[in-house]
Amino acid sequence: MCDWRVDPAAGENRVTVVIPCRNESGSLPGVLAAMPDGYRALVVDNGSADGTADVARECGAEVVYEPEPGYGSAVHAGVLAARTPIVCVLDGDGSLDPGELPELVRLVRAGADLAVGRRRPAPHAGWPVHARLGNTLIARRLRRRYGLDVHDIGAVRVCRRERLLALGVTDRRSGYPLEVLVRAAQAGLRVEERDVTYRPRTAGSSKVSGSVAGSVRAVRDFWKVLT
Ligand SMILES: Nc1nc2c(ncn2[C@@H]2O[C@H](COP(=O)(O)OP(=O)(O)O)[C@@H](O)[C@H]2O)c(=O)[nH]1
Ligand SMILES: [Mg+2]
Repeated sequence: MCDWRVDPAAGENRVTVVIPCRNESGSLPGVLAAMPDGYRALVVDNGSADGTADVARECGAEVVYEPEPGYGSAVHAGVLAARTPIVCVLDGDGSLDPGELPELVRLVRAGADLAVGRRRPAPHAGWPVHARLGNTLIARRLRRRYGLDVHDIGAVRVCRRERLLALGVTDRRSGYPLEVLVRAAQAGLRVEERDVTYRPRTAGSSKVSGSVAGSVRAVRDFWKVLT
């Protein structure tokens, strides 16, 4: 099932990839197999009922449990547990390619404080219209009100761990990525954005933008951050 193993020779240049997961056992093997050399996956499971944690471990990833539900809660637990200076955050649903992380890591090593991916949909990406429209409007607000040169809400991000923790992000649900950007802007951090490919999730079902309930929750979370 898995052909990815930690590369012990990677040493100091290692990077942690935090992967928040709820019921992603179908997609995870593919995500973990695509991890670049020297990138160590740290899967944060909260409340999966499909063996996500076992699959993650079988594929060589470290697993952390987080009892408090929510995307932000899982990501924060992963960042706390990470031990490398640079931390990436990527979804576990197969919609994003870990092979595109090194370009964002390169930006951080070159001096950016936070590097984020702008999702560019591959054909038939299945990105719901309401989610795309919402992202576009929020990104416009981020540009106008916070002076950030971004066009997405930072679903993929790479940061120096200490700097990310120092931002003091408090949202523990879907508002987390947006709050990272807002706080980074307020702290005067250098934020850079690059295109990343966005594909349909490879298995399982959406917990956020794919359902009406998830979208309503996300809009509420976003609104709290921006007002
Ligand atoms: N640990 C954890 N992961 C979550 C939670 N909600 C979403 N995720 C993960 O966050 C990522 C993005 O969620 P997803 O369902 O793909 O949202 P969508 O892309 O808007 O459809 C996936 O890896 C999910 O498994 C949660 O409450 N806890
Ligand atoms: Mg997704």
